[in-house]
Amino acid sequence: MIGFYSYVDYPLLSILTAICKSSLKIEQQICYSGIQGLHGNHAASNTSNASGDVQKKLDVVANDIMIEHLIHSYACNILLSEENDEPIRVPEKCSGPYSVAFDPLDGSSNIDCNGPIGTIFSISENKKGEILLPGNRIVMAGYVLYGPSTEMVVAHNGKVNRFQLDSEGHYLHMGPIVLNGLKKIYSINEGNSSLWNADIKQYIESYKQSGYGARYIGSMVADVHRTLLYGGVFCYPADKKNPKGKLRLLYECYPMAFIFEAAMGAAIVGNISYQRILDVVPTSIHQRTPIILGSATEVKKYNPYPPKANL
Ligand code: AFP
Repeated sequence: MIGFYSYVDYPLLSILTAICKSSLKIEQQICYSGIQGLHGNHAASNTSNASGDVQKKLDVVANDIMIEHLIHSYACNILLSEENDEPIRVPEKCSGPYSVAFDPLDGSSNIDCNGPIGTIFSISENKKGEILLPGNRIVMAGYVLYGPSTEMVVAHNGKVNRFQLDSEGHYLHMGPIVLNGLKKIYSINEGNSSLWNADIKQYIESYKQSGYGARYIGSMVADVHRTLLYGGVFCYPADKKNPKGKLRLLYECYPMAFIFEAAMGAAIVGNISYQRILDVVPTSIHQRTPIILGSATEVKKYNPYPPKANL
């Protein structure tokens, strides 16, 4: 994988190397988490992270691994992690030209049942040390999926590539990804359907009427990976419980939107709007947003103003 990206500038390559190394360590911790006492919540007090989610033991372990490696990449000046309330300012002596936003272990409610989980990241150039960078400043984004096998997907320069971890600890190139899957799948937490607004009720109903099947793992990396490879649509909309959506803009939605657009797909806010996720202006590091992403054809089917008679 590192050879594959040998044309990028040295600091960017150094960050990618740090993420690869981190993922190897995180993968090892996940593999043996049950027998190493790494299941369950972190601390008896059930501490929450900045987003209000209860932290799992592995969330904390994965976060420490990522921070350690990213600081020692000597290529970043700001780190934004889901697990840290405040931005981490990299000490001057280790500082470089990039900012990295990451969710060290997404889908962590799947840890204890050995379900798929992932690490999500995006890298933006911020020589001036700015903290809140819009999605259109991202230069590279990707995720690691710890599933039946470990894979990394990286988007850079308008191209998305897929790599699989071998038994020697190397990510081997599997090929480019362009969104052309035709499987009829919609992916949403249907348990929230009574809380949905009219636009989403209508959108999902139209999929049911057109013979689409439902798939939902509850781990964004896994649900998005399937959508990228098989086709269909993934949504986490605003609803009556979460009027701003649930997923985090900086380290979940921006990176996935960047990947989907590079793969010729689309990612919009929904919520009575066709606004591109990458155009949303960030106002805080742990901000949430509704999201609809998939192939451009599926995303275009979203109608912000459904006819009332159909509901
Ligand atoms: P956890 O990290 O708490 O499991 O949350 C995962 C997640 O942020 C994202 O990966 C999923 O797509 C989404 O939440 C699932 O949320 P619901 O459980 O509300 O469907």
